[in-house]
Amino acid sequence: MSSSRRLFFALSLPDALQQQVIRWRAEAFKPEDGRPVAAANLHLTLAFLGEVSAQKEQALKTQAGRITQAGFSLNLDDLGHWPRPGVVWLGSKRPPRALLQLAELLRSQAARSGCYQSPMPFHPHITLLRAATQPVAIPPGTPGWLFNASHFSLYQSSFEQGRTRYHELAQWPLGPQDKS
Ligand code: 2AM
Repeated sequence: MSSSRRLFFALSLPDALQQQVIRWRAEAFKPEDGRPVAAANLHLTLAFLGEVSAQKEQALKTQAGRITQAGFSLNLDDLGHWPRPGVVWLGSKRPPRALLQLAELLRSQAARSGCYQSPMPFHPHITLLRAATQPVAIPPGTPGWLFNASHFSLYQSSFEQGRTRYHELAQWPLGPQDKS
């Protein structure tokens, strides 16, 4: 039997942070700015894999399990708007090197497994609003949340009853944070 699923590696936001972000978002943006991403769907994509066969999924999981990488803290202190994809995002002015290394590793493993990787530079972000194709007044700052990443996950994206849902399929721990 051959089945394929739409997959991506990502960092998920802890529940408490999800709630803080959506409460702040409700104040910071107008309803007409875009469609808010559901709290449970807030995540930072590390590597987008596209449609992946069960066999390739298994190979990608095995490779992900071999990653030894330190955890890190991410300062969520940046905001932006990409009008073409219609995305308003939350990010970091200075993403930690460990985050960039983790994404680079997952993206190169994905490319070697035949998953197309965009040539665009990796810009770590958490999508807050979609369908934001009109000009948006971006607030001057964020509350400056600090997000401690202690694991990364493989997600399946599916479209059910008119909604995008993300199911966590597996997760892997990151090592102790490098304080140097
Ligand atoms: P976005 O939030 O900027 O839209 C699941 O769809 C996740 O994978 C989302 O975070 C989405 O990024 C990202 N994604 C979807 N399609 C992608 C693509 N073709 N290239 C890179 N990332 C993609």
